[in-house]
Amino acid sequence: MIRAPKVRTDALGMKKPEILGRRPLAILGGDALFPEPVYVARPRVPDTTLFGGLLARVFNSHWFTNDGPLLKQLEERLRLRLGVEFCAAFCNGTIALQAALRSLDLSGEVITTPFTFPATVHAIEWNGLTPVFCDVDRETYNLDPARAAELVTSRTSAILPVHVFGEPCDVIGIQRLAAERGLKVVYDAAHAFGVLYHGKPIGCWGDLSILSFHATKLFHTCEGGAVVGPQNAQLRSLALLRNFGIVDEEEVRGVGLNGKMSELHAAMGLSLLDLVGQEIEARGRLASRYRAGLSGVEGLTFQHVAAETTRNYAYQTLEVDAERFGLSRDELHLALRAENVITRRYFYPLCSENESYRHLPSAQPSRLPNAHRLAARILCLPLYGELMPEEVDGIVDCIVAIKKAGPRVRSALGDSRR
Ligand code: T4K
Repeated sequence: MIRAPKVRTDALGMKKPEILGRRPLAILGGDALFPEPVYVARPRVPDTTLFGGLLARVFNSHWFTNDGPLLKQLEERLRLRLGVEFCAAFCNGTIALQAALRSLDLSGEVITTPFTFPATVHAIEWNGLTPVFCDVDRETYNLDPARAAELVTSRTSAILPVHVFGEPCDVIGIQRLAAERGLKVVYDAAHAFGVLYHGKPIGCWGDLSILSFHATKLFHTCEGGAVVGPQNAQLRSLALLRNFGIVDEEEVRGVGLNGKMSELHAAMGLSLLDLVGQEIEARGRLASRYRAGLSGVEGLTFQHVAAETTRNYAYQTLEVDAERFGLSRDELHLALRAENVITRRYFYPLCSENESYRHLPSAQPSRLPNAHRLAARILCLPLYGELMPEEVDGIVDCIVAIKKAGPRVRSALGDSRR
């Protein structure tokens, strides 16, 4: 039996409606665990007085975009918060990544991971470069530098690894490979806001890193992103790229785009930045609860987190071994959905399976065994500061109950699909 919650305050101390008590699993005909959908992410909202005050400043100044004062303030505060040499804010993480690659004047091939959001690979393609897919490590889910070394050719100009779910890549191995073969390194750090590795800010590894400030992210500006780095050599070029290449009233240099962040988005960021520490702590407590509840369950494992990582708890993933758990990842996903627990199968399908990329020799499934294995096994569970500890307990108990009822769940799913 799954216990009903006794306390009704969330991890940030806010009152929440009571979740439903326990009953048969929804997939077996019971009521759903939650009356409303519990999504994988829920954006943090700012203090309305603080946000309203910033909006009033924007309205009074009649200055809405194009390097406004709030944007400059946000960039400087992010630079300090993230411990990087520079921070150039963009309208979203995808455009930030496109501009980062462009600023390095790359050509030919860029080695990347297929186990990522489509934006990573699209940014390579939009730059007229060829993505080369490299398999990932089974435990960390990140690009494996030993395999990347085998993929370097005379046409390779860069590596674009992703710190997937916020866990740092083998940055030391990647640095060594890049130095040996004369390659640039751009990290997709969309998930890694505020992460440290060996005590060093994640944005200080490689030539450049990009962040996403999408609403579903740990820190957000509704839509937004940034390029950060350990040296500001690319700053001028990035500033031009995000503003059409306009140098002044008389000169346009290069093929720029419109990648600017508006003052309204910067206001959102300024309103939320001070809450990030609290959000990370709340998520950390909830993540420990998931881990304590699920780590003994046969067939379930977690992403390996290095001892050197200072985490941000951007995502809570779970790896499902169908044979040992008794149900596949997809079956668990559907059984939880019936409970109004809306998990996500990031990152399925792999980018290498996308119709735009599957013709590439490096996209052949036989070359990407670990990535394919993960794409069939990983589930992202709800994780955000406003989630109640009791809601996490409810989800944990539900997963255990689904496992116990495995054969009945499977046949109920079969019936519902017919
Ligand atoms: N690189 C990597 C590795 C990335 O993961 C991403 C983005 C990027 C680059 C590109 O960065 P951006 O250009 O986006 O800045 C979501 C996000 O839209 C996307 O930013 C993110 N990665 C990706 C992992 O997740 P979807 O298609 O799963 O979003 P969606 O709309 O299904 O939202 C997920 C859940 O969040 C929903 O079930 C409900 C909840 N939600 C969503 C929104 C938008 C809310 O509660 N409120 C909201 O406003 O991509």
